[in-house]
Amino acid sequence: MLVFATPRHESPMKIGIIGLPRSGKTTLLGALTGATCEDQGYAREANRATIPVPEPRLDRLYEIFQPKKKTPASIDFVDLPGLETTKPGEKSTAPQVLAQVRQVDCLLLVLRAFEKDADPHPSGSIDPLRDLDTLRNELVFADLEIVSNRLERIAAQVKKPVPDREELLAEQESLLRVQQVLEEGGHLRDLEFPPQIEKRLKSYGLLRRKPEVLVINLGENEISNAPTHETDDSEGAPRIALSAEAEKEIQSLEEEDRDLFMEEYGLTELTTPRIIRASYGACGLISFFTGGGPDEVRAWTLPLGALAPQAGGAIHSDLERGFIRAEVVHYDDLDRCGDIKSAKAEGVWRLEGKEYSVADGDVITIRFST
Ligand SMILES: Nc1nc2c(ncn2[C@@H]2O[C@H](COP(=O)(O)OP(=O)(O)O)[C@@H](O)[C@H]2O)c(=O)[nH]1
Ligand SMILES: [Mg+2]
Repeated sequence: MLVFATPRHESPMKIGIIGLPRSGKTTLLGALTGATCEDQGYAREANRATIPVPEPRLDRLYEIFQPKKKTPASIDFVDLPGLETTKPGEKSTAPQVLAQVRQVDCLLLVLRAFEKDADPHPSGSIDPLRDLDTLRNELVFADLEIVSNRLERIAAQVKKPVPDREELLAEQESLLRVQQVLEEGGHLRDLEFPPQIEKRLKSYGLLRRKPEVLVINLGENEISNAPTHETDDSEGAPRIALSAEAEKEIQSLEEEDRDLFMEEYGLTELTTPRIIRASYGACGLISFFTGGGPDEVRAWTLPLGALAPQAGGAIHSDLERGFIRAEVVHYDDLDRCGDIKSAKAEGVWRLEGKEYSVADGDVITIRFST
C-alpha cells in the first residue's frame, strides 16, 4: 500500500552562535545565511535565520524521480548576544541570554583571531585559546548554578515522604557526578545516564553537554592557510578556520562574481556547507531521503543509529506507529543505477524491517498500515 501522509512539522536543528562580544558572531550569521542583521553591539537580543541545508544529493534525486518539488531539510542559526568575560565564581552573563543558549542543539564557538584596531577586542588583545577557556568557563558556571540549585531542591524534597523518592535519589547521584566533572573543568558529553535520568537532565539544557564546533575567525589576509589552521583544543571539538567578514562579502555578491573573489582569497568552498557538515557530525546526525511519490523528494534528519520506524516517525507519527517495512536503496546505488527499476535489477533495492538501522544517504519509502 502506498499512502502519502501529510508530513508533520519538523522542527529544524538549532545551532547557536556564541562567543565573546565583537568576535564576529553577527558577521558569521550573515556569512552563513545571507541574513542582513543589524550589528547589535552589546545588545541582548538574538538574531535568527533559517536556511535550507545544502544537499547536492537531493538535486540528483529530483532529477531521478522528477516529482513536483524538492524540499531540503532546514537548519536554524541563532546569533546569541555576547557572553561576557567573567571572574571565577562570579556570574555575569545575563540569565535571559543563557536561557536562549540552553535551547539550541549545537554550539558554534566563535573565537576572534582577527585584528581590527577600529573595533578592538574587549580584552585588548587577540588570544583565541584564552577566549575559548573564558567561554567554556562561562558555560561551566551557568551549569554549576543549575546543578547546585537542583541539588538543594532534591535534598529538601527527599526529606519528605514523596512518591518519586527513588528517582530523586538516582537523580541526585547523577547530578553529583555532573557537578564533580564540571568542577574539574571537564565537559559532560561522554556521561551516560539511565533513560529516566537522561530525560530529566535534558530538560535542564546543560550547556557543557552540547556538542561544540569551534570557529576561528581570521583576518581576510590569513585565510589562504585556513584549512590547516590549528588550535590546540583539549576536548577535540571540530575546528573551522575562516574569515566571517570575507565570506559575508562573497555571500553578498552575484553568483557569477563569487568564483573570482573566492579565488582571490584562496577559497575553494564557502563556509556554510563545512559548518553544517561539522555540526551534523558533532551532533551525530545523518540525512535520509524520501522520494517515491509523485509530489516531492525531501531530505530529513535523524540521529545516528536511528531505526527504520524512527525514519517513519520523522515523516509522520502514523508511519512510525503503523510501520511494516521500509523499502531502502542507498543514494550511491541509486545514483549509479539511475532509477529504481535498475536498482531492483541489480539487487541493491531491498526491504528492511523494524531493526534496520538507517544509514546516511538512504532513500526510503515506508510501508505502513493505518
Ligand atoms: N577583519 C575582520 N573583521 C571582522 C571579521 N568578522 C567580524 N569582523 C569585525 O568585527 C566587529 C564585530 O563583528 P560582529 O559580527 O558585530 O561581532 P559580534 O559582537 O560577535 O556579533 C565588526 O567590526 C566586524 O566588521 C573578520 O573575519 N575579519
Ligand atoms: Mg552581534
